[in-house]
Amino acid sequence: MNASPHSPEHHSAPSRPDWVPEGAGTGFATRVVQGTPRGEAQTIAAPGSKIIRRTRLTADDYVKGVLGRDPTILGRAITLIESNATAHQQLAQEVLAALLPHSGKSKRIGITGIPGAGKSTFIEAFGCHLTDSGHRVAVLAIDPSSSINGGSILGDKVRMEKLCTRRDAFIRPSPSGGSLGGVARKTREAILICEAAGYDVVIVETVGVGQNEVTVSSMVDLFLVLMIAGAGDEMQGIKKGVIELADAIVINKADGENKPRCAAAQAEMKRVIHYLQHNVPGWTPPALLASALTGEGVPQVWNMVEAYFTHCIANGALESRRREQAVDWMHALIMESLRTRFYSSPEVRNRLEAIEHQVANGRLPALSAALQLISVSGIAH
Ligand SMILES: Nc1nc2c(ncn2[C@@H]2O[C@H](COP(=O)(O)OP(=O)(O)OP(=O)(O)O)[C@@H](O)[C@H]2O)c(=O)[nH]1
Ligand SMILES: [Mg+2]
Repeated sequence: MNASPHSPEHHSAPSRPDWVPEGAGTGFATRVVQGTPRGEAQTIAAPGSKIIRRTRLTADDYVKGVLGRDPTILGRAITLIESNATAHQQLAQEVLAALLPHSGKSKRIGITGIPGAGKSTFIEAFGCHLTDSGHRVAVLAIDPSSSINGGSILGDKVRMEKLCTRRDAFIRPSPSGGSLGGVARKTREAILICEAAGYDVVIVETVGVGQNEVTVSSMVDLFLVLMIAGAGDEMQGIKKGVIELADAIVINKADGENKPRCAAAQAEMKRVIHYLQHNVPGWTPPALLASALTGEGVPQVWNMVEAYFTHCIANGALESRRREQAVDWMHALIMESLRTRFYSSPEVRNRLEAIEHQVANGRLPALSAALQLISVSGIAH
């Protein structure tokens, strides 16, 4: 082999190294790829494609980009708020503070339902109906479990195929990883950024598995529970209190042979709702039928949403709900911050296990233990 290290042969033809065992087959071969000369880093791009360099943006760039409705900058602004790096968080707070006066003008809708209820398919049909009627729609997912099973994000990409391509739609999957609290903060901030970018309907999708619903209902104006006939009341959270959170119920998959069963489920839901206390004075949560697959009933869901907002704006319920949500959220952030500081204190870490042991064995009262730990943690000074 006499090709020089920089000759073209080194790129194209595999060569046989010297150490090949005797009698070895053709599988032993190496291909040497020429390195990039120092100082000439190249960007690899398909011929004719535009090379996008990820330059660092300033707070002003983010703010102008979001207000200018640039979807790329909007995506990057959300990535920024999702970052856990301290430097990013400072910049994110600066950007958020500047965007806050431009937020708040959307209809915030939470949609929940058990896995397979048809949330993604419904949001696709609903979102397309909205963009067809001149609205701009942002869809955010909140699903801390998706980082474990990976199912929802993949599903959403497939199920929101049409909506994905609409110029007036923006779809953002759940930030991967992290606690529900962390994902919730990021989603709340993402709502504000989407509003500043001129989306007049923001949909937050969540899988109904318990705690998620409470979290989402505390960040939206209208909480919609998507149900299916025959899945069992227990499973759909009727007894878990999810229905108490609902401002509206939609029984999905009301198509084909399933229609009569859906009508029966609708009647049953109306009976249940009748006995519940409602969140908004003067508003009885309606139970509607829809088919995300055929689109039947979807425009009626939107009409109901508009009627709800007209009602809530007129009686001041929208404003008071948002005010309460903001204050509750502040308290939640205080608790989270104190908790983090407490458990990350080196003194607490050193002593926690031993003190837990004493409490477990009845040698130290829980209250004394708690006060002792709070005192050494430094958060009380
Ligand atoms: N017949 C019928 N099928 C539907 C309808 N809506 C959704 N489906 C089907 O139900 C299945 C689940 O729909 P998805 O939209 O993925 O449900 P999802 O609630 O987003 O599910 P997860 O993301 O797993 O929680 C898919 O096979 C859909 O095609 C509907 O209105 N009618
Ligand atoms: Mg889904």
